[in-house]
Amino acid sequence: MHSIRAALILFMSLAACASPAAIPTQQQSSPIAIATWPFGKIGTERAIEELQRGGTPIDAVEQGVRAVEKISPDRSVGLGGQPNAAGYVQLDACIMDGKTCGAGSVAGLEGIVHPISAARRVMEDTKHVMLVGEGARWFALSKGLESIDVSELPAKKQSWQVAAQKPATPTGHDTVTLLVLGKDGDLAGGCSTSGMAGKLPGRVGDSPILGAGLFVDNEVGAAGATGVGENVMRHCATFAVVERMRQGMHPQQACEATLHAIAKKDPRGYRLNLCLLALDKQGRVGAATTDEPFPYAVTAQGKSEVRTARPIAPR
Ligand code: SD4
Repeated sequence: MHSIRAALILFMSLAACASPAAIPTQQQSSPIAIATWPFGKIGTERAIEELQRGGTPIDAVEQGVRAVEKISPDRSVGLGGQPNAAGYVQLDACIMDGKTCGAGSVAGLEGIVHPISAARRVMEDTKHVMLVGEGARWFALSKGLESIDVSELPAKKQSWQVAAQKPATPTGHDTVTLLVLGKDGDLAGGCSTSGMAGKLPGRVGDSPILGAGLFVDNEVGAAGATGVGENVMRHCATFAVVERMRQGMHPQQACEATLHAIAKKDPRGYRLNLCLLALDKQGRVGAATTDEPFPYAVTAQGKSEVRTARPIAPR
């Protein structure tokens, strides 16, 4: 019985990934890129530029996120990002290609300048989806990715026991999640973060977890999350947003309905510090947040702007 069910589920997922008939191949969309937080505009603009140069949506995502990682605005993303409780930076990132159903992810990565490129290399050059810690760093170095010397880190790592006694407190915003729709209707997304400030060494957040910090389905749309990763991961929030869009919801409705559904069952109610962003196959945008205003960047049709989602009213 179980094996029949497993075979059916496998068949359905393969059909969802492989069926070109379900994806209108000639669809012409107007390219659009959206990203978390005002500094995401650096990424959306770079992504659209990459599409204009003939890059694919996945190229656009990689280049857009790299632009943010490089500058590390607001000590937010990349090696200039927020240190963990022991005082050093551990980075998480993932990338997902709607067209190929491909995905790659890295977590707890140290000393690599562009984690998003490491994630892309995982997606394209390995049979795996996720690499963590030392292995992820070794892999990134083996691919020639830019790095810094982390030889001073072992000394800092000695302080992990002290760090373990300190609760991780979210301060500031430290994640870029970038969603891109190309002119052929293909979607891609990427996410990069130094993670929650003051996290315990070794803590992995939602950002590199597919279905939590990011999810892309080329038939439907893409969704990204930012905020307290634990509250995203426990509810597979971006997977839930995409599934709601599949059922016919507008991205805005899908983001709001997902937050309401989570708040309804979570003992924390609406005090989740959770923000969701979504882009559907038609280029429609949604964004919703629980407790705090959520500014996000949009670049389309030659213009960029920062829009702000207000906290949803509790039901
Ligand atoms: C994390 N979700 O590591 C990230 C943090 C974040 O704006 O998004 N901050 O939990």
